[in-house]
Amino acid sequence: MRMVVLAGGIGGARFLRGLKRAAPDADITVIGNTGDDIHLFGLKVCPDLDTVMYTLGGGINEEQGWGRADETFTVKSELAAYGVGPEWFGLGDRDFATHIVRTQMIAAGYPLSAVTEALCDRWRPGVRLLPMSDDRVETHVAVEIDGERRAVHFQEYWVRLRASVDAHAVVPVGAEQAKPAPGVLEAIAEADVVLFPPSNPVVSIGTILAVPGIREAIAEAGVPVVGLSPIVGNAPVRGMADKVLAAVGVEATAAAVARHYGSGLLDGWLVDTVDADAVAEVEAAGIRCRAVPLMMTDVDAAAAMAREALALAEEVR
Ligand code: GDP
Ligand code: FO1
Ligand code: CA
Repeated sequence: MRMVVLAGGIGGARFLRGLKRAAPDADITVIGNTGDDIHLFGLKVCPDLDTVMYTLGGGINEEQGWGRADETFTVKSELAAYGVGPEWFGLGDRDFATHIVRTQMIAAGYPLSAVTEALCDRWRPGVRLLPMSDDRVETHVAVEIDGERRAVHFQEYWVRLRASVDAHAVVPVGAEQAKPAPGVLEAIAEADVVLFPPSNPVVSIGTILAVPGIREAIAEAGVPVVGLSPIVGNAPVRGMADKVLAAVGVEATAAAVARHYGSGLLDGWLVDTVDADAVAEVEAAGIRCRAVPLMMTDVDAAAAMAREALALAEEVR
């Protein structure tokens, strides 16, 4: 079975690990978010692509959910000794190598999709990992600091500010001009099912859907589109998704996120058992809904979620 999965970082990566266990023979194409990408120290960093690649390839820092296992920070502290920051973004020594290879290949003229494929030659994630676009898209967040309205890079909002100030708007700068990366539209057109893991609906999946052509291709593919809620018990399981949901006028509930995607895009939606009350509301919006355990406490739990998503896809097919 050919599956297309739209993915951010941690939520996407952990779900994919479960999906691979649940469907070992599936042909899985992952369309990764690149709106979180940032240039630091002259290097291109792609947090969400790397989180998927390291998680599926066995190199992730499990507790943290991003970055490499057994990491050290010598380069970062040497840079700090020169007064060179930012100090608020933790790039480790092992991780630096990835960004050096990526930046070198991009400078040599390779598109990000080809670079990602080359990096995956080492990590063997067992899926085809495609960036949503080879064009630069950078998510910026409009905030008000000391009475002054300004836009900051998404990573500055998320990591430095810890989403402690309200987001007035979230803008995927460059998305309107971006083209889907080679293979993205083809994979969607050839898919038997499209899955939205419990990734951030605004800054992960929302950004991917903002690349012209991707949303349309999914809606027109004529195959089941099934998502899993990243909101459990009216709060994100991890992170500050509620802050960016508020910026787009969406309540932080499992049902509101389903309605935000809409029945024009989603055929099926899974909510956690604690949100069983939301099932009727989601179904009233024209989206088939089931309440099942949605906590990815380990790979088996994520695999069980993947099986439920695939079962729901068969139900709506
Ligand atoms: P990021 O790019 O690293 O922020 O990762 P994603 O966008 O892929 O996923 C972030 C979302 O994953 C957050 O909104 C979390 O609420 C959600 N999430 C993380 N772990 C779990 C889990 O175990 N279950 C569910 N349902 N959602 C989760
Ligand atoms: N997240 C943090 O909260 N703090 C960090 O210092 C940090 C560094 C970092 C380095 C490489 C990488 O691939 C990811 C990193 N992340 C860090 C995670 C990540 O940037 C964000 O959590 C997500 O993009 C949020 O969607
Ligand atoms: Ca991310």
